[in-house]
Amino acid sequence: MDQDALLALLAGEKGGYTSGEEISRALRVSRTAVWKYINDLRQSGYDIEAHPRLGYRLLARPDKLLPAEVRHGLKTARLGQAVHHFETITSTNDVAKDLAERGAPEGTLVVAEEQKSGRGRRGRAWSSPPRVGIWASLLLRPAFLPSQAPLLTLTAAVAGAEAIRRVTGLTAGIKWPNDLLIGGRKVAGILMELSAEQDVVLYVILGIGINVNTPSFPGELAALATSLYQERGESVSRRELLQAFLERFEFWYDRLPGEAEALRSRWRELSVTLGRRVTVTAPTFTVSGLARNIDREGALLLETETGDLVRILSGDVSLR
Ligand code: BTX
Repeated sequence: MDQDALLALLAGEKGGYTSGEEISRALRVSRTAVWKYINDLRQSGYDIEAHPRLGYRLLARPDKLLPAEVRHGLKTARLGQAVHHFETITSTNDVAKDLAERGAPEGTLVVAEEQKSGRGRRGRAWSSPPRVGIWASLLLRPAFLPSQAPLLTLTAAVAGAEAIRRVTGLTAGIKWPNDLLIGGRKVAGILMELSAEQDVVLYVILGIGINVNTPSFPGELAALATSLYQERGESVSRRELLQAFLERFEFWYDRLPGEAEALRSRWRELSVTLGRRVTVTAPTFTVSGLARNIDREGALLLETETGDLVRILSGDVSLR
């Protein structure tokens, strides 16, 4: 990818200049093509100085999750190597689904600066204002049984918590099944959508929303939600966080389904649900009890007051 290579060259100079001739040699393209690539980068928001004798110098990168930004220095083999970036979109999950239906490869990432109809579970809305969060969906084509797909929600929660810790030092806990909390407030949510046929998974869209630099939340979200910026008091690089998420996700994903027990045990370490008295609300029931464990497929095992063990596949947990 020429744009990526050009960025790598400019960024590698660390404040110095790279001549047009060097670039054209390294990329094996004409000087006119170099000029065009430089202009394309400028259009995307990169600030590049052109000096008549010395060449080009990268002054500033845009604070956007552009494909070249996401891929620059990304240490994954598959995830996030193909990136579709949008300024404004309905929902990254919907676009990823379209791409999946049209045969896009595993690991394809859809990312948006803003979502107009960001979704949570059961048709709930997910607030996704411009430029302050990671609103992203990964297309996966795992060789799983449909019943193993919830492992991917666990994977995303573990990868999200690990990425937040790596990049910010903050401790985010996992609330079953799909929330990351800091200080009891939601900092991230996961939306896993599955397309399956009889006994095979065709594809999975794994959506994740992380409140990164959100300065404040409107209305009732103010009491429920938090952002890394609010917790840390300074802004966080969305690029670094997204890369860390992709790297940690791939680490665990490569071990599935064979080493699912290692993933579950990491999930248990990061969980803030297990060992607590909780109430689970689902469309057809409400049940309270002690959150004992998760089972092989990621279902929650709840011990009720009468000592029965109830297995719950999906629902909303409130910690008591
Ligand atoms: P959920 O159903 O568990 O949570 C939705 C609930 O979370 C909402 O009803 C609201 O109370 C609260 N909420 C809404 N927006 C936020 C926010 N920004 N921060 C904290 N709490 C909020 C969670 O569903 C799954 C969310 C997945 C979002 C990603 S973003 C990329 C991808 N595309 C898409 O449309 N959804 C996913």
